[in-house]
Amino acid sequence: MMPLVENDGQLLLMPCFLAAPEASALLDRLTQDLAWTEESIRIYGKTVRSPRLVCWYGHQGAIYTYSGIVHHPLPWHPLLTDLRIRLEETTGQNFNSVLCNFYRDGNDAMGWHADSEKELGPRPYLASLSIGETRVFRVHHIKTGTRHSINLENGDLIIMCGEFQRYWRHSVPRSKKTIQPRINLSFRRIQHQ
Ligand SMILES: O=C(O)CCC(=O)C(=O)O
Repeated sequence: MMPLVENDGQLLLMPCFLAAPEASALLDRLTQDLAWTEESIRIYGKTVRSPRLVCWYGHQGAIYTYSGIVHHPLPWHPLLTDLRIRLEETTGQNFNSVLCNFYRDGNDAMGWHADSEKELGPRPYLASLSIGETRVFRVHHIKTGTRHSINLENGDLIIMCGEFQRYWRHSVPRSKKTIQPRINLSFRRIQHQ
């Protein structure tokens, strides 16, 4: 694992966690099989379409509220279970859920945010897998303003852990190039209150 951020939390990169042929086959299967949904979110009092498709899978009871929407988990898809077990072996962590994001093209994006919802606990450990088109992943430190930008390629894995969600924000900006789809799977642990 390559450390990209080591202060006030950790951001680690494991390039090619999945080899390109496996990652590309997964892109096709998950594009077809998962229950992709277009959500509406409220920003500054207006309801707008979220610029990506999402779905939430996990153990029964792994309920997650973000962007003002309560997400009840869909039962695990076998391909997601397989990835979860491999990621648990690699990281030594337990995950009970996965947020799936589908970026249809360069107009789909993720704005600046932290994954700091209370049900993730005080120091969330996220294993975030990129499949498909390369996209830029940006981070900035909320106090020092330090910024980093990395390309996440087909099959790459990043880990965000420790105090990362407290001190850093992350985003996936729009891309002007006409680009192919990308799926991001971030495996998480919902703490039961
Ligand atoms: O697509 C990505 O790499 C980031 C996704 C993300 O920030 C999130 O799901 O919270």
